[in-house]
Amino acid sequence: MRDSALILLTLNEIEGLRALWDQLPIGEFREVIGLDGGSTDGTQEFFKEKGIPVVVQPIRGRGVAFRCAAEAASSERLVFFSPDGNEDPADIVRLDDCLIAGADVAIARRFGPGAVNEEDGELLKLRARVNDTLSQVANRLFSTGQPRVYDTINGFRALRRKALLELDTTVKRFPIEYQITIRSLQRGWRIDEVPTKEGQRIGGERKAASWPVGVDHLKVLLTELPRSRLFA
Ligand SMILES: Nc1nc2c(ncn2[C@@H]2O[C@H](COP(=O)(O)OP(=O)(O)OP(=O)(O)O)[C@@H](O)[C@H]2O)c(=O)[nH]1
Ligand SMILES: [Mg+2]
Repeated sequence: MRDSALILLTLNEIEGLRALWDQLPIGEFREVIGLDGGSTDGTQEFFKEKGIPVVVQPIRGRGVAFRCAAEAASSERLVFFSPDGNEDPADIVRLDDCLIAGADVAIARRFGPGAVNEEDGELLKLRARVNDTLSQVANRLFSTGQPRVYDTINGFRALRRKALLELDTTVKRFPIEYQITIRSLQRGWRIDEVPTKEGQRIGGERKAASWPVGVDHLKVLLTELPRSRLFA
């Protein structure tokens, strides 16, 4: 049994949750928490049926969810998984293994050698290029000499509870992951990545509209800029 917490991040993901449930390594984790953004589609009831404690956020947003998880969990290692079909359940234990091996943060990367990204079609390829650019900029501005981080914004990741609290994050919505990666780079922390295969969404609806979320990432970049190498 792993002395870690598996955090399932959901906002109306009943279809994905049902489809993926049997692939999740529930029994391997000492602690499993359904961290819910206020689902009304039966997601919360599903967790309860399975005997999984549910934490419902006071306000929506993935950033809020990360901070609620750090408060609610008692384990020192946290693995965040979103059961919407994009993330491969087989990587859950791999991410935890990176932390066990000494990483401060572990990210499932959709880019770089051996990785597969779901983005197909012109608009989605553009989205992949934007993601890649955001990562290159983050490495250039904030790295303190760590190996390149290919996927600075992916939500499928693990980190130490203490590290998450220490980062003192402020982002409320989607770009929380970008802020976490930037602040971890800037502190010189060890960031491991495991190549992943991103799958297609299973049912439900996307909550991250591309353009507004893209702009939100740029805002995070601007907020963090004073801590960058440009001002060192
Ligand atoms: N707890 C919590 N989870 C959220 C919140 N917003 C989104 N999520 C979950 O975060 C995951 C990622 O959101 P998506 O809408 O799939 O974003 P995305 O992966 O960029 O978009 P797709 O490519 O369409 O899947 C999903 O499992 C959502 O249910 C929130 O406010 N709170
Ligand atoms: Mg998704």
